[in-house]
Amino acid sequence: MTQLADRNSATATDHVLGTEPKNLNLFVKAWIDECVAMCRPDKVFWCDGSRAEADALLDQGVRDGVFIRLNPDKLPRSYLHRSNPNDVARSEHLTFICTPSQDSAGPTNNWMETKQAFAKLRELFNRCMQGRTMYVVPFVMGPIGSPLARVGVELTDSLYVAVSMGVMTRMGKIAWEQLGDDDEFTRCLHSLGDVNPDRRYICHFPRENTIWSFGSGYGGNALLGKKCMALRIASYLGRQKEWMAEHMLILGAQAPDGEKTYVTGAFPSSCGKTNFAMLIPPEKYKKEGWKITTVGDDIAWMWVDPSTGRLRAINPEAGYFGVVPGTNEKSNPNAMAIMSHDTIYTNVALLPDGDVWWEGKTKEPPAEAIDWQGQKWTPGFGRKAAHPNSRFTAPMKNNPVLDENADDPAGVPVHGIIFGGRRSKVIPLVYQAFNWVHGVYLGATVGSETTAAATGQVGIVRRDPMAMLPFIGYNIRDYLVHWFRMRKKMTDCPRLFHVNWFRQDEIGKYLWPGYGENMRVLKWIIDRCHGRAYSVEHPIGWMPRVDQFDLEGIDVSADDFEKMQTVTIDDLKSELLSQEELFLKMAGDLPKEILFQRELLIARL
Ligand code: GTP
Ligand code: SPV
Ligand code: MN
Repeated sequence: MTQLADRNSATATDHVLGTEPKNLNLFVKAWIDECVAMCRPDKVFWCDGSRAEADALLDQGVRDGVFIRLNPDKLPRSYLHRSNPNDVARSEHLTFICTPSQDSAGPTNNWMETKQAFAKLRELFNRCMQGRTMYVVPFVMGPIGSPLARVGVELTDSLYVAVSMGVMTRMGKIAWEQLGDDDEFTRCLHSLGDVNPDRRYICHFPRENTIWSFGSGYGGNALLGKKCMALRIASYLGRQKEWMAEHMLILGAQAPDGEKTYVTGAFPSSCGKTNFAMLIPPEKYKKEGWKITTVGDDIAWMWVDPSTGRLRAINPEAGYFGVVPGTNEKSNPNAMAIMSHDTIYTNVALLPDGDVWWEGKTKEPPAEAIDWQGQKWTPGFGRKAAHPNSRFTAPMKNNPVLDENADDPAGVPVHGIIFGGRRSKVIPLVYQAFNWVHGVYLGATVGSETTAAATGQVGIVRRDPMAMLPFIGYNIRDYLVHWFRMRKKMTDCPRLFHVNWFRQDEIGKYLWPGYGENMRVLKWIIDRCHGRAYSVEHPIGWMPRVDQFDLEGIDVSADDFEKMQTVTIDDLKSELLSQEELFLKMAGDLPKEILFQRELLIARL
């Protein structure tokens, strides 16, 4: 278990694991003292982010039953974690934005008044860590030295959370260095409590730069740097400071002539960001010399570079918390490589030889396994071996196609922004917005069928503006206005697109092969970003011309393609009516640009 590789330089020789760092920031100290007095942990363990520490914590986790060590010959330094079966996805109905007045949270967020929320949660946190260890996890979101990089400190009584934060963020000593004597860090307090959904609250206090999360150990509810800080809190800060925190992948595409294009993509949870961010081009494109590289797979922070007037992006994370089911050597070989070592699996099935399995990993299921709940499983049982929202946690340095600028504090330029949703009907494979304002309207009206990433019914179409519905930390009205305003800071803006990988035929078969073949769609998008490739004007936007869209080498005919791109006027009318669901919620608060775009669309029909 000794692999004293990279991470930070702190080792057992210059520092005793778990002890308080020297010259601790006084604001941090005062806040932790308060939290300790409230939660009363038996012990406080200060994380330094070293490899030695990670190994020690993993060993501790194995002894405590938090982790099962997997077969080191098949999956070196990898572990399985099983969560409480009532705690397997984000709990949107238990997630709150806490502000003095409800208007700051808006019509799409659950809201609690600040003082009431603190009072309610204080009762829950009171003495909740008795008999437990509190881990102090300092972390940086963003490449070190980036103008947008931000420090957070998470206090948690979950060993799984502490270890996972070490994978997902730039964690440890480096965060204390970045913070210095400053008071500007996100105060993240987390306890598993008794993992009872009736006593589960994920509360955000944007004005206090604070997050209190109680009663869940699940990723998005508990790894507070991710959705809670890097989206809800950051979106609030970004609006004030004129930058953007978005639920987006970032990828680089290098053409055979060396031209590099970066695009970001906002697809709702479990709708293909990770897969798209690391896609492997079809043979033909590889031979021509195309290369796709990953900057990020879930979150993008973007700002306008004042010297060029162009949008740039960083990935605030340092690891992936990816969906496992459906991932295999054919659909996503890069993800398979990423999770082949130094990976924490959550809620997958365990095989007798210490390997793991999930639905879609292999064509033939294994003869037997231990399912995600720890029960004996055989294929005849009629239930899933892995949870549909089972995940892998792995560092981004495991990625064989990590972009050379993924760690660059200056970020990457953004040439295109792609919105997308999971739609079995109506919505075409790809089209382009007429301009920024129209593109923001497309983003604001994204619809998607709900998935297993959040608890609740799966497969219902809901509006998910910019894939941010559950992640906007303030009023959606102000969020949309912020999108429109950002345009004014740019001299030249990215091109905006909409895609749908999930359209189906009458018998429920996907019309588009997806995954690596999405390269063909990306190629058209890249050409459009650079002002190439003819298109056809359609009421909803620019569409590719079928004779110019590359279908060579796949089992999709020109007729099939036309079918995928077809939107009938009747379909559009029902789509417009279904958008009203969101617009009615926003009532008198709809930005006028949205209203005008809707009217223009109706006029084009
Ligand atoms: P979050 O981590 O929840 O934000 O999800 P994500 O947007 O990163 O989605 P991910 O790439 O993990 O894909 C989610 C599911 O969609 C997986 O089961 C994939 O196999 C499936 N999927 C991804 N891309 C495609 C595609 O192009 N076509 C089809 N049919 N399925 C896809
Ligand atoms: C999502 O649900 O969009 C995820 C997983 O990326 S979580 O971090 O749990 O939110
Ligand atoms: Mn996500």
